[in-house]
Amino acid sequence: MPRRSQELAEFRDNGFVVLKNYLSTPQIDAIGESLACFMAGREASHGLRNVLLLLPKIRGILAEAEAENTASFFASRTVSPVKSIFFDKVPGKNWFVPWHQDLTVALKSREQAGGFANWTSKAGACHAEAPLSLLQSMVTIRFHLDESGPNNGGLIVLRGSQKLGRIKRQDIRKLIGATIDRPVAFPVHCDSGDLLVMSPLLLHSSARSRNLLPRRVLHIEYAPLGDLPEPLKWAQDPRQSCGQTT
Ligand SMILES: O=C(O)CCC(=O)C(=O)O
Repeated sequence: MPRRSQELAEFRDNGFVVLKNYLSTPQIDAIGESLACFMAGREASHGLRNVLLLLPKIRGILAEAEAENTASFFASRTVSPVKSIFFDKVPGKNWFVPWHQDLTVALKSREQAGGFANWTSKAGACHAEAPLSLLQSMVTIRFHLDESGPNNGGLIVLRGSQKLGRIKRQDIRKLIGATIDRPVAFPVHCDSGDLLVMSPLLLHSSARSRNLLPRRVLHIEYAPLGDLPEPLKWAQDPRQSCGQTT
């Protein structure tokens, strides 16, 4: 099987796959510089939302790296970025996230639409839990600027859990409890330049960093833009805003 086909099979089976050495060193450095310039002088933070909207240079680098084509390949249809977040774990802002699936999408305004529930507001954008069919068509790519693993709060995933659809909170607890004797909770190790391609439905968590080495990650969610039912609109739709994305 050609390499990318094997990776696609792995992605479908496990809910995630690591693409090694995807970004070049100049691309990693340019993304890192762009983020550092933007964050300079701001309070230390664990992240930044709407990265692609705020930093068009990073949009350009990801276009050069054909990130959208890669996301579309794994989604098996054309997808575009609809949410982009920069994450780091830094002294004073060292954090953890409990086991969860990424169920929310960022939308322009709150509207009545079947299957969208639990509306909240984050960074000025409405968020709602999306229907399963939309989540199943989405792909998340995490672009690693640094090595990331168990010692600096890298992602831990539950292999294959994306196949279970939307998992209730009490079932998440049972699933994680059931893994004690079975090594299905998998700490993902990525090197600088690697991409983690994952389903938003994959159960994942991350611990606080133990060594506080940089763990810069660009987390971008891709969706088929046309799949949003009327009258909903993406918070940032690349078709309507000169390539701007959240
Ligand atoms: O970067 C992390 O450690 C976790 C982020 C996460 O869980 C998420 O974006 O859903």
